[in-house]
Amino acid sequence: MKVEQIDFALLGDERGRLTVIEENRHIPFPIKRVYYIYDTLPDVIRGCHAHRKLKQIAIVMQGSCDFILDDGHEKVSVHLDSPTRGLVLDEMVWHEMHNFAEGTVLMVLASDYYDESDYIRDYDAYLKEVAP
Ligand code: T46
Repeated sequence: MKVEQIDFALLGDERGRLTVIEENRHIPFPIKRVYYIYDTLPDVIRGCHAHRKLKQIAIVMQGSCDFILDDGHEKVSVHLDSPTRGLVLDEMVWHEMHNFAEGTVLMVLASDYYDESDYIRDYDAYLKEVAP
């Protein structure tokens, strides 16, 4: 499956680093929600669902974790460890997050408000919806 990542510019000087993310310039959808995941223990697996309509961009602000992306045909693993790189989580892609390093902060930009009915949390149900 195709993995899409977005690189954000690193604007740094002798005082430190700065990265900017602008809606519609860097992110291909209006950002309606931002959330972040932190204090996750190393052996914890998060995600394990797909979204029916939601599009998201995941950015590790600090630390690292691995995403497993699955389109119902193929699975790929993507290691995220940079605040200048965003991983596109498209609709109807099953995703899981593994191997959180201590201190990891994972920020997610989302195209819509939280809606539990948009989640498919059962893998067999996901396979039936994605490739009936
Ligand atoms: C995703 C991955 C990358 C809310 O009330 N509002 C929210 O906006 C979110 C994101 C979550 N919640 C509640 C729902 C659960 O009771 O927070 C709790 C934890 O959510 P969840 O178990 O879905 O967390 P993850 O880390 O498994 O998944 C999250 C997002 O929910 C999901 O959309 O794509 O991160």
